[in-house]
Amino acid sequence: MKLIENWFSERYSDNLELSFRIKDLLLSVKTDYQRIDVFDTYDFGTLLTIDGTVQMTQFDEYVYHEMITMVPASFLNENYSGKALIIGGGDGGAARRLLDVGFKQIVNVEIDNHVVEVSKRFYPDLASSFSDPRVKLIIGDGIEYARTTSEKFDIVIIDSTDPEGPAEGLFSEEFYANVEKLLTDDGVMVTQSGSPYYQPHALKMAVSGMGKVFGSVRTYVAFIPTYPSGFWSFTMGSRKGLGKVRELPTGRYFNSEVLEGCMKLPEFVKKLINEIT
Ligand code: AG3
Repeated sequence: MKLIENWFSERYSDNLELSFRIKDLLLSVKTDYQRIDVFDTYDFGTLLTIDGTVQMTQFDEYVYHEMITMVPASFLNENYSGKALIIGGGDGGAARRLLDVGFKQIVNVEIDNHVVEVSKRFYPDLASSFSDPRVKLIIGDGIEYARTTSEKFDIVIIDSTDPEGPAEGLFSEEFYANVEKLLTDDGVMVTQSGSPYYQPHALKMAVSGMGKVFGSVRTYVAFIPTYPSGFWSFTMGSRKGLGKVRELPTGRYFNSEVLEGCMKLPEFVKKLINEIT
């Protein structure tokens, strides 16, 4: 008889958590930056957590990775140069999607090489992007990179953890000002900006910081079952506002209707945003 069951729970507050029943703990490592755990779950395949927060699962990572790449990529004009910068994203998932939609040169700056190594082992499909000649992986501080590089990019993607701990600086006005300088004229930056229900401060940090730097700031949302509340936001910044829509291939989540709908925000989200701007 087996009496003990194993669960991983991400705790959202004193009163709420999301739990996955797990078959096995596959890896647990404490790095210089954070703690990384990998679990084999019953319903969501391989689950990656950082400091106890769900980063992705095998079965729903596609929603996040399609939405953080394909939405901003939809607004680039036909003669964009094909260059992208990813800050964070050490699992390779964002780079994978950018390659799939035709980007030619991707710089991916990840602070923690353990994330890359873990992904190579447990998410080889995603991490395969790092062995593609179009992708240059830099293990280093994305904040420092944004401050010092002279390269220009059509899109800059901030694929970070929540704005506590190592990622906090990735939600600051100073950082966004440095990112703005890296964009081509019609370039777009995007950041994940948390759950409007449970992390309104993350959305507010992104919208207010980006609002001080960019002429246009647009938030969009997606349904990601394994993230807090399932209702997730992303925020884009551009100098002149988003241009004409460029047709991209359909993904598993992304399609032209999702693109149209994802920027139509519920009233409480509009209110959160309006409180700032
Ligand atoms: N990065 C964003 C994950 C944020 C999740 N937050 C949480 N569970 N509290 C995802 C990395 C995938 N490339």
